[in-house]
Amino acid sequence: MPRALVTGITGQDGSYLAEQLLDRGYEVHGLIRRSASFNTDRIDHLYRDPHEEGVRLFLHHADLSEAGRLVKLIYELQPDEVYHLGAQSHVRVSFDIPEYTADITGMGTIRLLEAIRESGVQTRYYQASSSEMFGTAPPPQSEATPFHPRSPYGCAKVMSFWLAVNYRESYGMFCANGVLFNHESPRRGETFVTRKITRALARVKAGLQEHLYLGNLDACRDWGYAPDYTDAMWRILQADEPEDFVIATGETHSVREFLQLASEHLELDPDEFVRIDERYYRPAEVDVLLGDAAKARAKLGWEPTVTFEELVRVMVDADVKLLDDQLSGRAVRLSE
Ligand code: NAP
Ligand code: G4F
Repeated sequence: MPRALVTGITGQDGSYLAEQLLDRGYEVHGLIRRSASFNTDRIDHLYRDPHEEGVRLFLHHADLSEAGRLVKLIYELQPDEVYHLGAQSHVRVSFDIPEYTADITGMGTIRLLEAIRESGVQTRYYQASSSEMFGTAPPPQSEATPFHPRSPYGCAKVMSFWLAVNYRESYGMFCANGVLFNHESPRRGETFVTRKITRALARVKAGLQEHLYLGNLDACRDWGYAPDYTDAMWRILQADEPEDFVIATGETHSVREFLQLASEHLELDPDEFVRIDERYYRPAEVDVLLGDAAKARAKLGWEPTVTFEELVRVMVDADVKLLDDQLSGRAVRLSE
């Protein structure tokens, strides 16, 4: 049974990847951070008591700031594949906590790569690289496009990208980068713009929220569906040789378009409730991301399966349902 180690398993991508790896017959080990409140919502449906028979998902407390723990886990688990998804992944927040972002999103990668190298474990390593690294580079962006990051997060990801390349070239390790463009889902973190919009629309529709405050509506992103992108991660590690791949839909849309389409789906008029708050502007913006995933199509047979319009509908419907469930859950509890 192949064994995978996933950092960031509690995040959007980690949860879909864990699901897919379990479906593919893997034993999956995930790193989780100690938290005062439960932080495993996205993987609770996968988790089973380790005392039961046939359990294939195991969680281990660790933090990307602690090298010793990473060495110990890599040495003990001897994974066949390592998917490094853990990061401080919020671009706007990275301007507020640049040093922490560099430490976790950048240095965390060195700690993990060193843990693999020092322990001598033969493993395939996936690095969660980002289209944010392209920054101001004109679209379309491909594997040949030079990086020009526009945020501390983007800079930390550039460092991690080159570390993966460097460990491949220096030590012959199987290290591969997936340069993924934005990907979303009902499990997307609530403060990224797509989910912030769909969650707010459900609340506006239900009469629970009056206004939605947003920043730059003109930014354009190449938005895909997260499970397609976690499938690409796995394909990248199954290739004969470690290589770097851009993963994207090849379409770009503005935040305004996302907002408009999502609102129309609920028969709402965004002009009535959307307000601009400059707090959400970034000191430096990435204006247009549009990926060219021709290499992934040709070499990995990868294709996106969900259109932009479908993605918007799936996310809106999921947030409407989630709110309904929460409201009816509250009613049940109140009546008890
Ligand atoms: P996410 O939802 O923000 O998940 C990030 C994960 O990292 C969470 O499990 C989080 O744990 C964990 N983490 C954060 N700080 C940590 C620390 N100090 N030690 C250990 N774990 C830590 O991100 P995502 O959207 O799933 O993205 C996965 C990866 O792909 C990230 O590296 C992201 O930067 C990158 N990426 C994402 C996209 C995208 O559009 N989603 C595009 C390109 C690249 P908690 O749950 O405890 O916070
Ligand atoms: O949803 P966002 O916060 O995603 P962003 O900055 O593109 O970063 C995401 O994608 C990257 C891949 O390119 C990942 F590496 C990264 O980890 C993360 O997953 O913002 C998208 C756009 C930006 O241009 C932002 O300025 O939406 C604009 N925006 C407008 N109003 C807003 C808001 N973004 C947020 N988060 N909140 C707003 O109110």
